[in-house]
Amino acid sequence: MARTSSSPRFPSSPRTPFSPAFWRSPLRGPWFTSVLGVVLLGGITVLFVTGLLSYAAYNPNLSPVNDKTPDKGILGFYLFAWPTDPHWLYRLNQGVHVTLGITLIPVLLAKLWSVVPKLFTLPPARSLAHALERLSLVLLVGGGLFEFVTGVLNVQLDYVFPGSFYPLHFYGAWVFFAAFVVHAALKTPMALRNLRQLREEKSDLVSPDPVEPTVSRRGALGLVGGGSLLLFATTVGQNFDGPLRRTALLAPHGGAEPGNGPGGFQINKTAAYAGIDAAEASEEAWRLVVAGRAGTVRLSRTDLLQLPLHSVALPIACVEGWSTSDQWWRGVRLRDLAALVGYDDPPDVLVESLQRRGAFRRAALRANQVADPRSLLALFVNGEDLTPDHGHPARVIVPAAPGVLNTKWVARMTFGGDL
Ligand SMILES: Nc1nc2c(c(=O)[nH]1)N[C@H]1C(S)=C(S)[C@@H](COP(=O)(O)O)O[C@H]1N2
Ligand SMILES: [Mo]
Repeated sequence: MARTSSSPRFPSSPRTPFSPAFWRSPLRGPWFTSVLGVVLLGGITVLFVTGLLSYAAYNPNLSPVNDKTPDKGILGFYLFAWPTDPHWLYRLNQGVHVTLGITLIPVLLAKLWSVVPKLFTLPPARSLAHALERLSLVLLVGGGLFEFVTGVLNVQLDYVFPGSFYPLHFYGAWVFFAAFVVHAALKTPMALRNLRQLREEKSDLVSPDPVEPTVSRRGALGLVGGGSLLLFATTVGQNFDGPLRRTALLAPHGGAEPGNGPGGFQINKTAAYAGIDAAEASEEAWRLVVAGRAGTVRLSRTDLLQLPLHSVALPIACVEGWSTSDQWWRGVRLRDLAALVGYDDPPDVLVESLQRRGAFRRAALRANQVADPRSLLALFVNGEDLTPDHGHPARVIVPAAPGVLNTKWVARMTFGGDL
């Protein structure tokens, strides 16, 4: 039977969003909202933990050069020296963070849609407790949307926020998660009860005047899950090589496309983009400056080739969520360079590149990273000289670290001292 916009049961109800009868979808109800809520409870907790770990992986306490969120204050309470094992640690962490975040977008949107009538509840606050609860929802919904939007923008467009993505996403995460914990504590018991009960209980989520369903609640959930699955399938490939990478249709700049050079793995910033002067980076002109307590040495690429060379298989894993499989790097151990300037027990190091401007032209590495025998100043990759875009004449490669710590076009390494 076709329904008119005003049904007999609600003859005179003004159909504004503030009247419950305005919301007529037969899908809304406690079961539907609870399923989505429980999925988000698990998913967002994983996003929060992997996000905090990703921040720790930058070693923000080591040097202001690494810290993209100065004034983090007590929010940095948990930071620790990021380990170098297992060597795929950051690859896994960030792959999960970005892939899961993108996969949860349909669930988040469906969850917000399922409770949107509550936004218009009148009176706006029945009591002080109710007012506080609604205020926490502002932080929850605002914070959640903010985290998803800033995350997606960073993954897709990268540098829309020059240098300021990190503080925004970091502080946003704490505000959002604080509101999320309160919300989960208040609602989880009820959500679990709703999932166990087969009968629909009375709830202000249920439309008092629903239209005829065109899809069942399970069907609608299937659509949401299908959307998530589609996003997952078109994103996850950016963490793998070969044909799988080409399935990453949603991955931006280089995430889905192989880069040039040996092994054809991605390039984040080309030498041209970074403004690397080819003459300065040429083998004739370039000298690596290594400084430490025993003085300063200047090494040409030929000098470096006289030092013991070692090979390791390590990935590059970017904060943006793409990663390469293990590539074969060959070069001089960082700890051997430390020894050249007076440290048998390697200290921290500040690595600076030829690049003059840009956020990633320098990075500090912690002593445990310098000491790892797999940490190299690489001269070769996959059996060939580094290409200019991969950091020729020399670049850093460190196990388990975020890509940003693997400085390309290295010009100077300062061991010990102020970073
Ligand atoms: N000098 C310099 N080094 C840099 C960067 C940069 O912009 N400049 N980008 C970093 C980032 S964010 C990543 S993910 C890796 C990418 O390395 P690749 O381009 O060889 O894949 O290089 C790192 N090293
Ligand atoms: Mo990166």
